[in-house]
This record gives sequence, structure tokens and C-alpha cells, in this order.
Amino acid sequence: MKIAIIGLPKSGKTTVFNALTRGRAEVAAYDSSLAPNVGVAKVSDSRLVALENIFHPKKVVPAEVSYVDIAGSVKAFFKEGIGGEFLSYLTTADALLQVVRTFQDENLPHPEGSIDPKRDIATLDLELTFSDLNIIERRLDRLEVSLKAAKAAERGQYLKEQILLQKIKTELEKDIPIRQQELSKDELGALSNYQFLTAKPVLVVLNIGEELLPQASQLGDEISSLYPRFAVVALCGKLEMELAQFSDAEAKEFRESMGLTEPMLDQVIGLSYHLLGLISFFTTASAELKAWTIPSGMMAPGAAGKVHSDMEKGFIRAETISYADLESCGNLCEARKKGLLRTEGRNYVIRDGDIITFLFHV
Ligand SMILES: Nc1nc2c(ncn2[C@@H]2O[C@H](COP(=O)(O)OP(=O)(O)OP(=O)(O)O)[C@@H](O)[C@H]2O)c(=O)[nH]1
Ligand SMILES: [Mg+2]
Repeated sequence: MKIAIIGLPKSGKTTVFNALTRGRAEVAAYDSSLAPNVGVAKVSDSRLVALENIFHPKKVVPAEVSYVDIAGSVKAFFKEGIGGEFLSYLTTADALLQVVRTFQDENLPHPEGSIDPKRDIATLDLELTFSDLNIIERRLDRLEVSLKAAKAAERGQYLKEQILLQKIKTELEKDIPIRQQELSKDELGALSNYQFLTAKPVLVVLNIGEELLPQASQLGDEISSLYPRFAVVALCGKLEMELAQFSDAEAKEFRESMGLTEPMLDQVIGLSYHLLGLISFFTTASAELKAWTIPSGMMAPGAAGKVHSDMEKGFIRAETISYADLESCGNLCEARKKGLLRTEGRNYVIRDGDIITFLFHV
């Protein structure tokens, strides 16, 4: 899973990136020629801790999410025409994380002159819309040319694409992002290759000042009610970045003293999983306990293919137990006695938390 961090200049993107990845990228060093920061966050999962006590593996490998932090802002990119590489960081991301400045700081003027999260979210959405419109217009021009030279057999396909692109273009021009347009499954499938930015799931991070921490969830709810399709979380980026450099125990103690509960990293990752419809399953082969991320609804052979392509090709069956069953039995031996270890075939749909051994031939 790859998430691109976007937002207006000086909204706290790099600060949030550092908090999420426990990184130390330099904040406040805007330079559009700067290479993006790329970092990986390990997904903390309490189930892994419990499974470690059951299996005593030599190694535990949690799932990972990668974050890309791009210097400057999308707004500047389109105005200044810095498309190319930067745009490709956005288009190849599975989701966009928008950092919205909500902290007050007189020494750090907001580029638009005032703190107004609703305005900033709308501004950025508009920029994403421009980018999509740009791509659509170019494609429509090319389609026109292709249609002139097309053989009868190809015309149908081209015309279908033209009609679909015109339809979403009309809606985009009314400021309706693709994620909010009513499109059929087939239409969405046909669009997926374009990787349109307004089709991507969005996670909004309201970067609040410490003084607003007691109102964090209220502020988040306010924005979520305006943007029901966004996942929203309010947090203090600066504080989280500092905490990310503490040891787990120190950070926990500090959090408790501030009345904070779940670490931000876990909250954001949890929301990302939910937003992207992802689940985890676990494998324990070769003394390695490993968490894997898949889209929910994936069947056993597809999940096996995540582990190794040979496992998908030569898939025979999956020995499976749910996390809840294994945890309640305490070990596999007991679970087997109770008949809770199941043998599942090709049509089995993997469930979140399954512990699986794939059997396959090569
Ligand atoms: N007071 C306060 N300042 C913050 C907070 N988050 C970030 N800042 C400050 O805002 C400035 C910009 O933060 P960055 O994280 O560099 O912002 P950015 O969006 O990456 O900026 P560019 O990449 O230059 O567009 C820095 O001086 C941060 O210390 C916050 O929660 N409170
Ligand atoms: Mg930055």
C-alpha cells in the first residue's frame, strides 16, 4: 500500500510524514527540486503480538505502508507546470493523504492569509480536478484522431471510451470529483488505467495545534460531515513528530498524560486499511510470522500469489484457522482437536485475521 501525502505549502506534510514513518526529514525546507521523501511505516497489529506467543517464530514481519511526501504543493505543480515525476508519485499511489493546516502560528503566515480548513480542502480538490480534466482533454483529442483512422472493428471500443470520458468530464466541470460520480462497476474498471486523482480515496489529516487537542474529535467530525467520502482524523503533527522519536514506553506515558489514546500512526493506518478495503492474513512458515495485506474479497489462490507466484499457479488448498479460534484455543494442537483448523479450496474468500498455510505443487 502506497499513500501520497499532499497539501498546501507549509501545511505540515513533512511533519506528518516524519510522525508516520518515525523519520527525520527536514521540515520547512521547501524546494520544488527536492526529491520526495519516501518512508515505510510498520503496521502495528496486536494480533501479531498474541501470535508470537503462540508460535515463537524466529522472526516477526509486520505489514508495511509506504508514504511519499512531496515538497511544495499540488497547487504549485499545476500552476508552474511541474507535472512529470511529481504527478507520477500521485497517480501511482493507492490513496492520497491530505494534510490541512489547522494550527495557528503568527510567525508562519498561511499562503492564503488565514486558517480555513474547509477552503483548503476545496482548493486542493479543485487542483486534483484540473489535473484529471487535463488528462481527459488530451485523451479525447487523441481519440478523435484514432477514430478517423480506425477500422470498423475498433470503432466501437473507441466510441465507448469517448462517451465515458465525455460523461465524467461534464461532471468534473461541475466540480464533482470522480469518487462522487455515479459510475457502474464496468465504467470504473474502464477508468482504472488512467489512475485519475479525484478517483482516489482521500484521507484528511487536520493538523491542529496543541491547544486544540481537547476538541480534536469534534473538529474531525465537523469535516467528516461535510465530506462523507473522506476519512478524517485530527491530530497535532508537531507533537506526534516529537513523540515518534521517543521510545514506545515514553510515548505511551506522555500520551496518557495528555489524555490521548491510540497512537496517531495506528489511527491513520487503521483508517487507510478501512478506506482502501484492505484486510490482513498471517503465515507462519519457516519460523517466520508474517502479516500480509490484501483487498477484502480476495480468494485463496490470489492470496497465495501474494506470498509466491508459484503458490498461486500450483494452488492445492489452504489450511486455515481464524485468529479468534486460535487465540481461544491457545495453540494449533488444541484447535485441531476441536476441529477448528479448516481445509479450504480455491473458492474460499480470505477473512481478516486468518492464519493460513498454503499447500501447492510446482
Ligand atoms: N505550531 C505548529 N507548527 C507546525 C505544526 N506542524 C508543522 N508546523 C510547522 O510548520 C512549518 C512547515 O512544516 P512542514 O512539515 O515543513 O510543512 P510542509 O507542508 O512539508 O511544507 P512544504 O513542504 O514546504 O510545503 C514548520 O516550521 C513546522 O515546524 C503544528 O502542529 N503546530
Ligand atoms: Mg515538506
